[in-house]
Amino acid sequence: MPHTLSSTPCADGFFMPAEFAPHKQTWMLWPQRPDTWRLGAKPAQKAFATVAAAIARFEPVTVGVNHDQYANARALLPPQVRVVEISNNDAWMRDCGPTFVVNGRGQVRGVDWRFNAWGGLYNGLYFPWDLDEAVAQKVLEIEGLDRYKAPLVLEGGSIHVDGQGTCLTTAECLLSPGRNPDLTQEQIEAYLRDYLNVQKVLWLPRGVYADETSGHVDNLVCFLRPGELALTWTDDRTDPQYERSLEAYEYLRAQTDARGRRFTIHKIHQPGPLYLTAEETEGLDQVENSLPRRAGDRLAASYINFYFCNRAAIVPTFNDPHDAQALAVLQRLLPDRQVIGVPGREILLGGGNIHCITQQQPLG
Ligand code: KQY
Repeated sequence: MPHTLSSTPCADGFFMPAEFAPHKQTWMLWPQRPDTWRLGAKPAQKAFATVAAAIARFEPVTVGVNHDQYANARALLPPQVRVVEISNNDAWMRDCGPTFVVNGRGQVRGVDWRFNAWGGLYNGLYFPWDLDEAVAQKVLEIEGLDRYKAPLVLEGGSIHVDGQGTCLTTAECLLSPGRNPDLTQEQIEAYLRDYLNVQKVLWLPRGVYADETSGHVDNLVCFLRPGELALTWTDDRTDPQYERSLEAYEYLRAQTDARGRRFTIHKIHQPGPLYLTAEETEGLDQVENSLPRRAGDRLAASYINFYFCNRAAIVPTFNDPHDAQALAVLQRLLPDRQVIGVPGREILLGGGNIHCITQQQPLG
């Protein structure tokens, strides 16, 4: 029977492996709420089903759904995808799901962070978020895995690790007043060290422009392998993303990882810039206490929000002139994997992309 442990992964010899390490399976949730997903979430459900089907070619996928969507999700998802009932407020498994940790003896456990919808009553995206808050524990129960309850508000999209002691995050997100206003940067970093078992935390200043998560790192930069990074980029100096990407590039160039290596940084040109259309906003329900979305809003579009599964990388595409180059560059940088483009605009309209809707469960 799984237990909730009062120690920490670091104390017990567990650490978070890199996303590109072998997986047992991928976890997702099913989109439903009509204030996030237009037209009663139908286009988003199709997009999520396409992502699930792409990943399921390479590893098992489990999708958690609210009870009233069970039959619909079961019908729309391929038969090899497991569908389980997990109540949720929205569909971001990266952020409300557990962070899995492993030890060197084949054991896997999970970290259950506190979740407050990206900023709680300060600047959170919806209220309530109580169902999301319980998702991580339910996933761990289903898998029969022990759980660490971390006393820190954190979403999985706000961290990346190389599995060799280095963590990337952004100050814009983890120091934002809506997350852990009573903790200092040093205290937050101490929790990251304890619960991820990393030795070095790199605090990038800011995430992607107009990202409603207060700058999640998973939209900005990711590890391709230890010591090697992909960074979203634009050559347009007048684009507000330019100074953010340049700032990240200069910061990372001056840093070393936990093992003392300097980084090789690959720039991946962003799509667009992309904006919400009037037709897209008209398909959204207006709901009290949730983020209003307006025609003309800039979308935080980035190819970096891709997902590593076993032997592949699933990359969002936007029907944009930059798609082909992004896929080609990633394929060249990841020669041992199939780089697969999957339409990402409908997921982007909800404020994230493929990385945000997936969560890897590592092999023990
Ligand atoms: O960046 C992510 N990990 C998630 C984006 C969540 C957006 C919520 N509307």
